Amino acid sequence: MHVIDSHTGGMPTRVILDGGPDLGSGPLADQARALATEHEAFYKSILLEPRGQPGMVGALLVPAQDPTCEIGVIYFDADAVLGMCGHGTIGLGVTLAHMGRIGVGTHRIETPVGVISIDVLDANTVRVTNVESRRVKADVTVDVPDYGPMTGDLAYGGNWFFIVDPSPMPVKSADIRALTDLAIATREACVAQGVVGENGELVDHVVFQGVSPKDGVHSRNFVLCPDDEYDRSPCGTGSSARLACLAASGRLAPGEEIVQESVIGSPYRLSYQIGEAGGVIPTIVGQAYIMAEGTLLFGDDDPFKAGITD
Ligand code: PYC
Repeated sequence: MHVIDSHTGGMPTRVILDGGPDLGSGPLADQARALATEHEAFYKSILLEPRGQPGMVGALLVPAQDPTCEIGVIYFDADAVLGMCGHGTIGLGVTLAHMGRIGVGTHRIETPVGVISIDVLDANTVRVTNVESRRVKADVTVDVPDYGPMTGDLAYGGNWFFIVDPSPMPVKSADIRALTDLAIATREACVAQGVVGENGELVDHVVFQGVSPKDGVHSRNFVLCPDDEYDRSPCGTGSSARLACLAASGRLAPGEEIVQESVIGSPYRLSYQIGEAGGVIPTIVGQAYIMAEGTLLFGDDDPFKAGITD
């Protein structure tokens, strides 16, 4: 299996070029469901240690079903198949440009949650125009065991987010362990207390919005992903959901640009336009760097062929 690894603001993406399972030729949402339900061991083996690394997201390339798109992609982390992935899309754009498959300019990409587009601005910089994002419920309070009540917004940005603003604790890299523990407890509280999307979708990510000490940086976030790892980048789908919340509460005008950074200080430039369904069409600009090109081998006699699963 040939792969190319990149990182976007420190968050790794592994693009899988061949060797994936047969997911059929139906809609990408059905193919993503098949990956999640029938090929769990396959996708985990690619990202779990020892072949993968904590936080890494996989990008499985599939033929686009929509003829206006150049390529299809299904993203996953070590725990779940994702609807969309912003940092992964920046990594994918840089990877495809590195391979000579696309050049500077605009390219349409199909994902399980809809068509997105990317503008490759240079060898490392990609602008992502994401699916329409929306705030679904404002000021939802959950009771987090051992912590107390926590109030946040439920929002969609290609994945499902519970966004707490302001963060209950400072968003700084020295506190990543404590932020992670509190975010896991918050996600569990959301699930247990029925904080779900319109069609029962579970919250899969939690965001704590903090402040940055840097001039010109609007905010700094901590994002918990489904695999219980934190996003080293400011999370493209989380930033999309956050833009929807800022728009819904009148705190950011269409076209206005802000810089948001991750808990480790990597930045995205963010803005939005109004969407057709009343949400926002987010635009995210970030940078990715190629780290490695390789061939993954899964020996039959390798006791950790499936990854370290316990
Ligand atoms: O950038 O959207 C994102 C993302 C989702 C999970 C990890 N990164």
